[in-house]
Amino acid sequence: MKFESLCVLGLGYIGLPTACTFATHGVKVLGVDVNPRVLEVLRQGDIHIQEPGLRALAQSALESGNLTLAEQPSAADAFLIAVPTPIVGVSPPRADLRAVVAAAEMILPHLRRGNLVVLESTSPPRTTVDMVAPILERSGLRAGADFLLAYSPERVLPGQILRELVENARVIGGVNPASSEAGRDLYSVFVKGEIVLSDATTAEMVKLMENTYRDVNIGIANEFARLAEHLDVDVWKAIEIANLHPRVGILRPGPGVGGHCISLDPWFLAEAAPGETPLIRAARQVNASQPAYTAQFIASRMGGVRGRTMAALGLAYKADVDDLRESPAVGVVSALVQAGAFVRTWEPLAPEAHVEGAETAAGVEEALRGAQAVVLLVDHRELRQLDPARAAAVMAGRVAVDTRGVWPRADWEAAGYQLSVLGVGQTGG
Ligand code: SAJ
Repeated sequence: MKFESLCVLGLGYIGLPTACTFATHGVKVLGVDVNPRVLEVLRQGDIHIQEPGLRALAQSALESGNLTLAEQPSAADAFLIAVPTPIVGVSPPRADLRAVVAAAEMILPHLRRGNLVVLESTSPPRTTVDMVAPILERSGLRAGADFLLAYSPERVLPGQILRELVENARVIGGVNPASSEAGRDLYSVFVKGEIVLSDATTAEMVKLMENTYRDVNIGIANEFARLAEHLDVDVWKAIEIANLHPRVGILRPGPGVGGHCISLDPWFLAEAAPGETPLIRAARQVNASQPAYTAQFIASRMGGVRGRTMAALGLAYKADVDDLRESPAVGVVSALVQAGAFVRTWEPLAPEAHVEGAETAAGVEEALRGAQAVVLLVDHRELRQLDPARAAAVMAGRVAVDTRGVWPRADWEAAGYQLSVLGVGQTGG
């Protein structure tokens, strides 16, 4: 089956790169977003999100004429839904699917026999079958018979989206085999990775299992770090050795798990069967409490933080991205502020980023100037490479805390610092 025209609903972190990639591979794409600002920025030749290579790709997609923009969908061979599915509420947190419902309802008047509709948004299992299909069937057409419907999750890593979009394996789960096959025909326009066909609910579950697996794995790394501090062990060395085992792959401890995926997706599974998911919930609790734990670790290594001036380096949710969503670094800074510290933050990839109660420095030197302690919260390349001698030249104190296990101990100690590392006992392991 050949799809010549495609309508992509939602031009965010996934929808925009996907729309641009289809457009640069010869498909006529209508990019739809309900936020006029997103369209305006794109029309001005810019983009509203940061992702390496995306601005240039969007420009060439628009210049080729293959990508056009609108606030509403129109008739097309295929429709792709890539809208946000945030988590709402706390006890228990659950998926807010209003944007998916709205997108399906926007497609409804344009749906024609033989069309393909693909949901890409991360969604609780059964969303495609129980929620999207009934909305589209209000057209009088039947899913699987008159039109094709599938779920295909994005699995790309922020920071490497354009490459992973093309190279990663992709699962396509149709409501019936014909829908899966149609999905394969659509994505094989640019996907070089393996395309695996499955059913819609399995594909939904696969996506959630991947991110939940990672959350649980990071959770145990964080728990090992806490244990190592008690036992006076260096968790980084211990993990390195454990990972020499051919069937062990422990991830890295840190100040917690952030971003819009791994810290949220496990709740989509927990919500599906609350009584059957104790492990998923426990891991979530460990990771969600890690920023507070990290702030306490910093306070204990500094002998208290009240009234102390400190530089907090990095606010993004992980290294080398400018994204602050659900960032544990922000949680650590807030906890330090609440404990009475004067915190100056510096986020090199989002210099304007501000945490309530903290001061936003204009540069790394300004953050460090006069500080009694420096804390590394995100292992951005330029922060990993911070020269301790340069820091010492402007700081008042010689306390350094590394929550990512990346600063070279010898260099910091040579510059006169007392370096504490998350997951390392008092004596340095
Ligand atoms: N983190 C650790 N220790 C680690 C690895 C990560 O503390 O060893 C932290 C990071 O600092 C960050 C968080 O976990 O705060 C998540 O970062 P990440 O790089 O693990 O994942 P994301 O959220 O950027 O992207 C994930 C990816 N999923 C998997 O690797 C299984 C990506 O492929 C998905 O497409 C994405 O979620 C998504 O959109 O679901």
